[in-house]
Amino acid sequence: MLHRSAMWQHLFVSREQSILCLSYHQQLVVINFLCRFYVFLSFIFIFVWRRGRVSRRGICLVGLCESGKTLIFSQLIYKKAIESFTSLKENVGVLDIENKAPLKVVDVPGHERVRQRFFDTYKSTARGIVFVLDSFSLNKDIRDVAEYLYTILSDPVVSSNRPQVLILCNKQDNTLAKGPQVIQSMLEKEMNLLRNTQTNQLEAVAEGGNKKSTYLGHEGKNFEFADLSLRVEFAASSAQSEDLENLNKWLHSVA
Ligand SMILES: Nc1nc2c(ncn2[C@@H]2O[C@H](COP(=O)(O)OP(=O)(O)OP(=O)(O)O)[C@@H](O)[C@H]2O)c(=O)[nH]1
Ligand SMILES: [Mg+2]
Repeated sequence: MLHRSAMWQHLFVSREQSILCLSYHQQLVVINFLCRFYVFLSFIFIFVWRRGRVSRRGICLVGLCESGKTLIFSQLIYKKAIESFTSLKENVGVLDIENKAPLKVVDVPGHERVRQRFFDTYKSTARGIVFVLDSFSLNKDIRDVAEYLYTILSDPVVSSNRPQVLILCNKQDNTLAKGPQVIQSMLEKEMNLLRNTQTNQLEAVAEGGNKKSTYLGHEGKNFEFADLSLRVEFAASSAQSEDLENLNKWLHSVA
């Protein structure tokens, strides 16, 4: 070990000395070469990053059970409604988008026992995530909805790939359904509470330990979707009434 570090030290010193010994012209050549090399590396990095983004064509439909994901999936892929039952397996279909490459839509089951496993399988290919919620039963389910949404948004793969996120306020045909703006502020309040409890729990469990999930928003400021590093939008829909116009517009913009 000692021998190795001595060797490195020798190499470093001799390199430094050799650079210092270069003439002014030679130094310029070295700097010029380093600059070109840096630009070359940046191009490679941008190329790889863009390729990664372009190759991600997946759209994950996620949300609690009964929020309407499978009905939305069948409207999008088969252009018709189907009678759906609680899904225990994912549905995958290809959606053609006008003047753009097709998207691969994945309907992830909402059941608590299986949803994480299916999401883990598809999350790295997600170009977009549609979080579907039932706008009528939200009062009752707010905690569960916020918890699931929090888990998805703070997932390390999601934070690093930064797919676009649409929170789809479904079942708007119900007269007592809440609109997207009200839902956004309800979720922001709930996510704020959740973030505080989660941060406290993490601090209590492992002081200075490794945090697996990403901190959402700005510390010392109430939670707001606008503060996230990924783009989150809200829209209304009713799969029952075949009103998926906002979703289709969003899918076109994401594709
Ligand atoms: N009124 C109304 N009912 C809807 C709407 N969308 C879906 N539903 C109904 O809600 C129920 C659940 O829909 P699914 O599509 O099976 O729900 P899901 O999200 O796939 O549920 P899981 O597979 O359990 O995760 C079905 O009876 C649908 O017909 C809607 O926009 N309005
Ligand atoms: Mg389903």
